[in-house]
Amino acid sequence: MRTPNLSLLIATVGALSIATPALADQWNLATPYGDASFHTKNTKQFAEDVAEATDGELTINVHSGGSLISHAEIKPSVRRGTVQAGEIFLSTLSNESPIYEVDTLPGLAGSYQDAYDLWQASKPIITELFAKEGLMPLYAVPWPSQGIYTDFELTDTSQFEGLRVRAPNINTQRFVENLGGIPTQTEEADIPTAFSTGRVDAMITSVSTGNSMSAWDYVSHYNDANLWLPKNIVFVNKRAFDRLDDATRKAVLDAAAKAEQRGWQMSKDDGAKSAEALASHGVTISQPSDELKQQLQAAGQQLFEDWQARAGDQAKQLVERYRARQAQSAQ
Ligand code: PCA
Repeated sequence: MRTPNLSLLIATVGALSIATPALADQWNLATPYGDASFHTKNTKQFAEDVAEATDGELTINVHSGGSLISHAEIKPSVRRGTVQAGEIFLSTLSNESPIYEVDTLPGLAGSYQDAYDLWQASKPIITELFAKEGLMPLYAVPWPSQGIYTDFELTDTSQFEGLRVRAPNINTQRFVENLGGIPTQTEEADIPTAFSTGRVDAMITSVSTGNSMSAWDYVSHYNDANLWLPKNIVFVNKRAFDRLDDATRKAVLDAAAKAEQRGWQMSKDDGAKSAEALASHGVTISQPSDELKQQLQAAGQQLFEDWQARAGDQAKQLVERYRARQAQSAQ
């Protein structure tokens, strides 16, 4: 009986595997936010970390500033697989489920610690909702708290009467309405045009967006009303993720965990830096007076009650879980 030539066999298999190396994967990731945003810097760092950890096996091309896909189209495009990954402002999904509104409910989470506890409490449900659409969250990072930009000193909510206020999501629009103002949904990138064409008189957003959109060109005052800390979420098409080999998947998840941790710190740092930049450009930053605070709280309370009426058991349980975590963190 002839014995097979084992060394020849090994050599042949070896040559074959060299001839057909695993194909390096390329993902596109679309985000509406521009390169000046700390979110985009963080996401680009995430992409670099993945490329490095996988030795170029997976390259993620970050398309910033809505250059590839408009904000509203990013999630549907990732679902379809037109692009493999995306970043969006999570609360823009609030018409899909009240769950997506929790990080824009006034009075619920007004500090980074609270916002983090709220994210931990919401993550399982959001992961489940995303999974139903063939999507998987990678990480979420908050914006600094939301405040009010005006071209006058805000002392009283009656000043909202007839004021056209730019708002980035549905709850902020409702909030403006509760105050007697006229809300306009405007993308971050469109803020300068909205002001310069006179479409809006005021806006609600963070110090970070005020800074990257040069708010001092349009408004003179920022009221640090600390309404809520809304988040961006970065997510991927699950099929694209599942196609990766185990080591690459692990590299993506590890880089995502790092990006989340880094992003929360970047948000704090960028908030401090942006407040300084606003002040140095002549924007007056003030804290709400007790009276204004109470008025804003009343408008916020209305929002919260309306949400409770809309929210299902799952959303209510989420808030309960968050409250339990918050109590634990406070100990
Ligand atoms: N900046 C984004 C979302 C929230 C924020 O602080 C915006 O205003 O569109």
